[in-house]
Amino acid sequence: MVLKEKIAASIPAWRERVKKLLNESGDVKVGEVTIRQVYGGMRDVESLVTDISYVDPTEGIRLRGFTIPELVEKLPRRPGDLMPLVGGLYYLLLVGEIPTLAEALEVEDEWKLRSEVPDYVYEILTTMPECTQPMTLFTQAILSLQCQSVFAQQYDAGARREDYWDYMLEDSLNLTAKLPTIAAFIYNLKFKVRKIQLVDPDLDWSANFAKMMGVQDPLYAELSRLFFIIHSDHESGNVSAHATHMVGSTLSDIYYSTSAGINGLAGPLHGRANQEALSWLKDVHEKYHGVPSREELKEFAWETLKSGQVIPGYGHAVLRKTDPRFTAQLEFGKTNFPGDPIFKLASMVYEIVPEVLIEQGKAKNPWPNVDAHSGVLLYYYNVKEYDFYTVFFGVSRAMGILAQLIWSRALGLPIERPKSVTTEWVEQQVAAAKK
Ligand code: NMX
Ligand code: MLT
Repeated sequence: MVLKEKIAASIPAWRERVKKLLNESGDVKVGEVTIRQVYGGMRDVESLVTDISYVDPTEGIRLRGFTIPELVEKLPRRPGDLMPLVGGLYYLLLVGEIPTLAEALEVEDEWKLRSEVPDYVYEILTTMPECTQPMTLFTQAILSLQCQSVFAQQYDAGARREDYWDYMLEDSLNLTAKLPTIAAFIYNLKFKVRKIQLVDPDLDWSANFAKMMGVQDPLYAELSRLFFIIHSDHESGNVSAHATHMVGSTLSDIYYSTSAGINGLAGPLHGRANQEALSWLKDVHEKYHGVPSREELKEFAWETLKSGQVIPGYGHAVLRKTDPRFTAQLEFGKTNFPGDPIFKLASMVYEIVPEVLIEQGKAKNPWPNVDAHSGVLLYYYNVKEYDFYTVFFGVSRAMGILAQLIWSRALGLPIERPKSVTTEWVEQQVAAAKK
């Protein structure tokens, strides 16, 4: 595979680069930590490294140096498709270069070969109780594949440390190949009719997902491509990436590590915000029997804040401007269904909610994040079961967190173990600083 050959060829230079930094400049200080950061979720503490993606607070995400619009323009697509192949994105994340169409198609073909989900996974999912959340089913499925881990088998057989990344890549290809099938199975099991489906060799990863979801509109496959590209990675400090990295740093295989990350994504302050954002819009729509006036919307936003809740889809730990991933989705709606009432409502929320959050004066970033708009698009294509929306996010996010993990292994990053302190210790530091 070209993908594997290219990664193998670039690893020695990367190892040398990091080794040089550590040997020659290991004691150079790159930051300081305040008490606010110690108690405040380590916000802005520069203590993780990834070269897969980087978030600039005002510009937003760059995946391997490319902005969202650049990715949509430059990643290869099949003739006739509006959006690029997700196989090309996976290649880019891992290799660091925009692939040719042939290279992107090679990933897509590899995924088809590895896509079959063992029957026992379907049995496990079917046996879970009625009350089980789609995200629980999703992580359950990932974890149940752990017994197939190539890395775990090779580790037990005494694999060499410098080869670990190769087995992790095998696991990553095996897992990502199956995720659209698993996700669509969960959707049908929970909300439609249980069915086991095999991938159609004539379709790409995203169009196969769209077909298995039972959505006929060809634009839904285009939306899936866009969705899977923009949600894939957001540097290393977000909860899903960080949790994956931390668990993986123990040399847990990717099934253990990814399920940990996806469990983090299930939280309302992280990926689950996409379903909560749609549910919030639907509540507004229901209360005012349609698109409300600007005053009514403002009133609703204030009611949410006064009841002590957050406005889902707004704010961010790093971003300080509108998330370009939000903008990409807004543009998709503007182009394809500008008259849809929920789309119109979401656009109006974008005009009103930042004003309200600024007036309240708490949120450091009053602008929308990726989750403010994704539900609107899925809802339009008749995927109305909000509880499923975070699973979409998870299918995409797996690619970024796995690319990060493979590279962490290639660079031999150690087990993660920050130092924790006591409140008394913190007070002693304050006393010493005041002397
Ligand atoms: N609505 C109401 N209050 C907010 C919001 C919001 N959208 N965003 C931040 N705040 C509050 C926050 O709760 C905190 O209040 P308090 O001091 O009472 O604890 C205060 O503003 C300061 O928070 P920030 O430092 O601005 O934000 P932080 O970095 O702690 O958290 C989020 C970031 C994303 C968790 C936060 O903005 C939020 O809860 N947003 C809504 C949920 C959401 O959209 N999450 C998805 C993020 C993207 N993703 O996919 O993961
Ligand atoms: C993400 O995509 O992971 C979110 O925007 C959250 C983050 O970056 O902290």
